[in-house]
Amino acid sequence: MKEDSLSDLAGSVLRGQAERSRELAEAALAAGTPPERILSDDLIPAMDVAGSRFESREFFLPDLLLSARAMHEALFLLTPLLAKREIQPVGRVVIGTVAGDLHDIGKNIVAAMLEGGGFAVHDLGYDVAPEVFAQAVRQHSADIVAMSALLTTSRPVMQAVVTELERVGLRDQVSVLVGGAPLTDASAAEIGADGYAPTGSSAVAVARQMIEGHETVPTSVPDSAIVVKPDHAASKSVTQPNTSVASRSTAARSVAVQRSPAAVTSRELVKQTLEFRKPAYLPRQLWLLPWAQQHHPEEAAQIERDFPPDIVTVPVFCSEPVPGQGNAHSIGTFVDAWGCTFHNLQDGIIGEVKEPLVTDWAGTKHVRFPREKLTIDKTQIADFCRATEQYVLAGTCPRPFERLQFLRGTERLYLDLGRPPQALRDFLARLHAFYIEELTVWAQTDVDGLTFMDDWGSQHAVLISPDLWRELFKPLYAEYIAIAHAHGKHAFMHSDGYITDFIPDLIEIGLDALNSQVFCMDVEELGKRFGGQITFWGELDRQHLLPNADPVEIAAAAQRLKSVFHHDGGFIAQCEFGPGARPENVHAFFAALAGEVD
Ligand code: B1M
Repeated sequence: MKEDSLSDLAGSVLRGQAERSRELAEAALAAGTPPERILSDDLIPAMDVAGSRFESREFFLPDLLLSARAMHEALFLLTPLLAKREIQPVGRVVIGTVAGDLHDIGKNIVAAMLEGGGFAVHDLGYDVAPEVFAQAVRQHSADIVAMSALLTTSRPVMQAVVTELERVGLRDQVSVLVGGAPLTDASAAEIGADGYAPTGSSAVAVARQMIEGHETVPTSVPDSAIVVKPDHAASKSVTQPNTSVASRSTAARSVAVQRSPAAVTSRELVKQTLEFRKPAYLPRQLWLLPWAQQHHPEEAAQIERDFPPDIVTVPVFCSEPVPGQGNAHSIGTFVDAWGCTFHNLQDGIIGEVKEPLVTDWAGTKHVRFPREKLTIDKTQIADFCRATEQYVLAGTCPRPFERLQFLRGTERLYLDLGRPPQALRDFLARLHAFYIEELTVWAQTDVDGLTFMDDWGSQHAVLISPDLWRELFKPLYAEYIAIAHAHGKHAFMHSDGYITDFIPDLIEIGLDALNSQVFCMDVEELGKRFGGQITFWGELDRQHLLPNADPVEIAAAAQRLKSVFHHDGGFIAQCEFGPGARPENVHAFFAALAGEVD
């Protein structure tokens, strides 16, 4: 639907004009338009269009969240009137992100799309326990329980919700809809869900079908949005984890692959790789999350023994103690050097700021920049670098976008970025000045490379528009890279999610190595377009392959990465051992890439 064929109210929702949307809804009500007409003729079409634009990447998260907020402004007026007139919603949904998982942006979008689709939605938030879902189903007489998860390790929790619904005798009264990056229609069937949807719009389509009780999936629903009927579920071929003794024992067996004695040092090997100077081996690096050390300590130690890393991060030696309270990787709260309080739900992984320090960009005087981080001891760092043959990365990692999120809160920041106020831009400039100072101090040490990061992708798209990214963030990264290069060092960046749109820019500003979720993108396309121009610093898919594949499949995936990205250099064998990953798969990845490169 074109914007000019929408009503004024629908158009204002689409443009994210909250106040205007409320005024137009008020005017329509005052003119006698029934609230159900406003819902069906203005709000539902507006959110339909917003959802399709988001999926076709004409809209980005800030745009969609602004539309959702504008829709809510109008809906807020309508809801009591609809109830008074006993107008029933399309259906009643309780929604939440399951226990242990705090990724709630996708869930919020799905909730907004369902509301915009005429459903009454009770949002239970994030970290929702099975009993809470069940109680809410009973309390709200829900037709649908909708669960979101972004972590592989959250899938069993979804299954626990289904079991709880069975236990309390509610399973037959409610349809179960699931979604989120680690899910597929097959895993949804395995969980015992009735339907799976990959996006907000398809969630609305599947939810409608659930209410209508259709037996088949209408053609308007994307193929991947599946209503899993019980018999359909049984006939689905579900990839079973390979638990054969052979695969389980791989990590326990020491298979250290020796490099030839003539091989250069790790430091030189990494430099050859970054500079496309025909390294004899692929350099390697394991990212070992505390989760893996807690869940698989022996296997993790074995992998580290078998495949010693070529890249290491220098420990931070500061003469002034850097403030902070608690442990970033333990359940509970952790206060970082900036004073941001993280709430953590699980041991071994990080949490998120839920009560941000910045309530208004105009009032940021109280934000304390941790200048203690500038007091690094260059002599100790020099000693460390001299004592190792490994390639040494700096012990700091500027993250301007994520720091803004931590200070302001994720969703609020996205809304701000929809129309960035001058005060936000001013604060970003101050933040950048601090990072420049910090990177410059590190650039004057003996480390080999500087790092910075920001997660810029969701599963299938970049999080903000490329134009805005180029205006606000690319220039910052360009300066970080320039500092590294001016001091004879390489620049490394990490960014999760789908970021294909930004890679040409990162190459243009001279980034040496990029760690990204290449499996969220098209691996072969990345190789064709960017191979030989930048080093791909890993990685192997942690959402599906590392937790679900077997070592043979892992070895094939590793070879695929090498053949796509290695062009006389340009590929580092890096993978992350984090939540849900199987140790034998991490081992198999390094084993597959340990020999001499042809
Ligand atoms: Co996290 N994170 N994260 N993270 N994070 C992922 C999910 C990850 C894929 C990145 C990666 O690989 N490195 C990875 C999971 C890997 C795995 O499971 N094996 C990951 C990890 C590992 C982690 C931590 C463990 C990190 C650590 O400790 N080192 C940690 C876990 C904390 C916890 O949950 N307990 C963590 C933390 C965080 C932040 C707090 C920093 C932040 C979350 C902010 C928030 O949500 N409040 C965050 C972010 C931002 C991401 C990425 C970069 C982006 C997620 C996002 O916001 N997408 C993500 C990378 C990626 O996605 N590839 C990543 C935007 C959103 C609109 O999309 O959520 O996909 P999405 O929702 C979509 C669809 O999925 C679908 O529709 C939505 C709209 O289109 N959908 C449904 C979602 N729910 C649905 C329900 C439905 C139907 C459709 O029906 C009910």
